[in-house]
Amino acid sequence: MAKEETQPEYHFFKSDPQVVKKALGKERLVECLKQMLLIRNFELRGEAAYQQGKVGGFYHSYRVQEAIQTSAMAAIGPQSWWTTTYRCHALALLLGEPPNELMAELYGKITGNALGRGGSMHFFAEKMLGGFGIVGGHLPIATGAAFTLKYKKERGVSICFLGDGAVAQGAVHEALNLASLWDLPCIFVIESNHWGMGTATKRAISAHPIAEKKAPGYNMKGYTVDGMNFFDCYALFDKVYKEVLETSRPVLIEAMTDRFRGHSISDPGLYRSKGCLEEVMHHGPLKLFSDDLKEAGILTDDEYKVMDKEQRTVAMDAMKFADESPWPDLLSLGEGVYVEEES
Ligand SMILES: Cc1ncc(C[n+]2csc(CCOP(=O)(O)OP(=O)(O)O)c2C)c(N)n1
Ligand SMILES: [Mg+2]
Repeated sequence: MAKEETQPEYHFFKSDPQVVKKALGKERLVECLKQMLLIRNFELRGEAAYQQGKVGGFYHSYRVQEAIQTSAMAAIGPQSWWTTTYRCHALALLLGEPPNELMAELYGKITGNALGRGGSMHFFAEKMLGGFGIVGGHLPIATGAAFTLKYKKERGVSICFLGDGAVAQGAVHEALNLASLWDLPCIFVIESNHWGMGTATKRAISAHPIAEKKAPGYNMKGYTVDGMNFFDCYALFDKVYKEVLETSRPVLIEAMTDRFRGHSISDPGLYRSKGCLEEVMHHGPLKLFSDDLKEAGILTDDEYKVMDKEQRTVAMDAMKFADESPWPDLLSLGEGVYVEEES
């Protein structure tokens, strides 16, 4: 029997932006916008550096998805365990890693955040368990972090970001099953940008909305949220974080977002029309968030421009730092790769 083509019905979690504004206050809202601008500018310069041949390997930009991890960090805080995919630049920035060292890591320089060993997909931060190149391979790690918290009777959560394409992977479902079975304090966030490389996820994933449909099968709560909307994301992360701390029950969230570009910088994304991309660019999270703050009288247009310029300077300075940094000594390249036995 032919499969019926029906439009999935999404039930978006909605916030009251006034409540979020009051809870966060002017200073923190502006700080969040500044972080989003840092991510955007860092990615733009990093991509430019890649195109100039200064960055090797792959480059997966987090552009357009900024509101999701920024709001999650604001709601949950850097003391939690954080795990993500190869699209990991924003998370390291949000966890406070210096842009200079992150840019130098992209360049493969010795001053890099992982001594130039990891590159774009493997940034380091104390509470960050990856940067993972294997699609879906990091969910068991995040689930393990949640298990550790529970086992050691520590208060906290493990928060894990994955792509919508990753939902087809077996490890994802094993992790969700165990997290539910063992009451582990884990928040799984699908960053649903509609694509897994060049394959539309509506052609690859059996049920949509993903979290709303899949979560009940694991006896956990599932939510859909507009990943372009900082206020909705913050309100949901804040609510879910408090609930998970209280109940130790895992949660699955699908944050609807998009991509401005192809999967990685070397993908020209020819399978999408220009018109469709322009549409996305006009509804990006930075525009939505900054317009709202301007309307609320929290920020003027000039102040926004100054903030953007400042973050551009941070990213340009980081490029200069990376450019001028030395390469690792070739003989040292094996160091820090394998665990060294104690003598
Ligand atoms: C196990 C595994 N299979 C295939 C790949 C190749 N691959 C890299 S990214 C990707 C698509 C993942 O899409 P999604 O999870 O939606 O993340 P997004 O890139 O959209 O953020 C694939 C298939 C891989 N890295 N690992
Ligand atoms: Mg995707």
